[in-house]
Amino acid sequence: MNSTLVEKNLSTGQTLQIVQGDITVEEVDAIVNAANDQLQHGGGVAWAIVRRGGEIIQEESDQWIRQHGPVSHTHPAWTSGGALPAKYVIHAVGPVWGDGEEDTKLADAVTGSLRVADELKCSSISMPAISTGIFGFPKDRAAEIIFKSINKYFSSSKDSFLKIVRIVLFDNATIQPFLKVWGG
Ligand code: AR6
Repeated sequence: MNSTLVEKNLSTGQTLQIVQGDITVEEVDAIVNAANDQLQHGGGVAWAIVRRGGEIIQEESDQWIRQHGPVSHTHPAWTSGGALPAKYVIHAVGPVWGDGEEDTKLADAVTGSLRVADELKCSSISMPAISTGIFGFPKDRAAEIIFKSINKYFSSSKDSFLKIVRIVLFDNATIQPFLKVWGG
């Protein structure tokens, strides 16, 4: 079972939580996937999401690519959650470390995910540590950017539907830097 490690109330009204566990079991309106721009969910959290949610998520992703082309950092794709408890999967594409302008691209992926969740009228969302696995983004730096991007999004989106944002972290090596940046 996933456990909440830290909870913060933002001045804009949302509750922000750092959670230890597996994002695929989250009972929220939407979970965010750390995807690549072709939505080929072959490894990391993407693979775990398709394994639990079913091939329908890969099929809907392929359909998205046929219709819209590769997914940008700013405009995440979305599919159903298949057999997952979450209704939707928002497929955000973070930067590959070393590609340039990584900070901006990560901020864009986070902000884009929140915007799509709002477009889908979600009140709760769970997000992994985008780019910090296979894509190699330094974890402490990602923690700061993700935190700032969430704050900034809600400061400029006063009519957001979102009430709960959960950052779901899988391993200790990721949890420690996030706790350091986000405070205990
Ligand atoms: N729940 C929550 N977090 C998880 C889970 C899980 N079940 N499994 C892994 N993580 P990654 P990226 C963490 O590599 O760096 C894929 O092949 C993991 O420990 O999944 O953005 C995609 O298709 C790490 O902290 O995503 C792309 O090609 C975080 O999720 C590429 O990897 C992100 O790690 C994307 O790489």
